[in-house]
Amino acid sequence: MAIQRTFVMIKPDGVQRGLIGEIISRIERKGLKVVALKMVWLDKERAERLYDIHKGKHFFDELVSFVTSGPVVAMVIEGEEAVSVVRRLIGATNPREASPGTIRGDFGLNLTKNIIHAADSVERAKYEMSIFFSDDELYEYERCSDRMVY
Ligand code: 3AN
Repeated sequence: MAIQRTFVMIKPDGVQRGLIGEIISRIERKGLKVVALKMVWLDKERAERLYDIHKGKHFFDELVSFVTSGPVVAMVIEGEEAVSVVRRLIGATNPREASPGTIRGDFGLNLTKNIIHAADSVERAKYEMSIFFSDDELYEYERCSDRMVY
């Protein structure tokens, strides 16, 4: 098992709907560790960098416009197999198809307003976290509960 770091962002709808605490709580309760956290209001340039792989797709402009419409909460999450574990916690891209029990399955209905983003690979996570955080904003620390989780 590999300890990984992944990038997670609560989108403007998650912030507006008062879901910041609920989402972070689900991540923490799973046993994952928050190693960086901040609220950011993205400008167009940074949003386009975050979603560079979707440039040219029909939903790109709508996605960039939505994600810059209000503040987001960015975080770096650490844990065993954190990339795939977080993707399972958030559920399918389309909230209408996401399983109940997942964040999108429990709280969303709209494909653009799907509450949360998470990186889909270790390489993407590194790229995405570098858009929001400098290296000295990522903390390495031990929690007293770590030996009960790992
Ligand atoms: P995920 O967020 O599950 O990794 P991606 O990377 O395929 O999904 O899509 C990034 C974001 O683009 C999604 N979170 C969603 O808001 C938006 N999106 C994806 N596909 C569509 C689509 N067909 N129409 C509108 N928005 C979409």
